[in-house]
Amino acid sequence: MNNFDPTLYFITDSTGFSEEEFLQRAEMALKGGATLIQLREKDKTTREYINLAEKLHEITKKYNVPLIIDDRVDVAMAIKAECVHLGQSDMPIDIARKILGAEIIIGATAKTVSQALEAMENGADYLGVGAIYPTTTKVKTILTSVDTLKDICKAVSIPVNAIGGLNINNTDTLKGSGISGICVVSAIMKAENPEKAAGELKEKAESLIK
Ligand code: TZP
Ligand code: MG
Repeated sequence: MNNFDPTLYFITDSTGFSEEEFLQRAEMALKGGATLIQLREKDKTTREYINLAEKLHEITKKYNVPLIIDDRVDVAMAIKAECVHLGQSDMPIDIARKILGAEIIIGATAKTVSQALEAMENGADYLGVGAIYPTTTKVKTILTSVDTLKDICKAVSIPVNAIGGLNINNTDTLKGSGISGICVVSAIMKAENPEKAAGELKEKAESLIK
């Protein structure tokens, strides 16, 4: 896919927003420069997930930014999403690859070098590694050190993004780590101005991956 650019990977959280506010914020993030957007929904029914994904997909297409569906291979298929992200307890990457075919981008979560290598061998196209810092986003995770992040970047030949508690003020430690970009939820989702926040984070992310 020629528009896959992991520099600023924005992950959504619709908690507390009306659908209209949520979609507006997502669009502002895209306007500000988010290069990827992941729809992450943990409490929606399948039908609600598909419905929101379709609406978000209409917006992401206008910006030529790939839409990543979190966890759900069926939802990704249903809306013809460009990507799906699978965690350690979601469908195994190799099975998802068989179902979804060669074209779709599949991302995986990895917290250790062995998980990273296994995901890559099973056909993952990129990795999300973290949580680097404690996060206020609802997630079951443990911390991953910057040293482990660096080891993962060295061990694999696919893009690696750092995730977890990242904001404009705490990412300098990631410089030279080998990452291809950063993933953020709150730093954009809860920003007063998501467009401005995305613009600033993109500039920061660019400085980290050089
Ligand atoms: N996986 C590891 S940390 C995290 C996920 C989904 C949440 C990151 O959210 P935030 O708000 O950027 O800390
Ligand atoms: Mg998941």
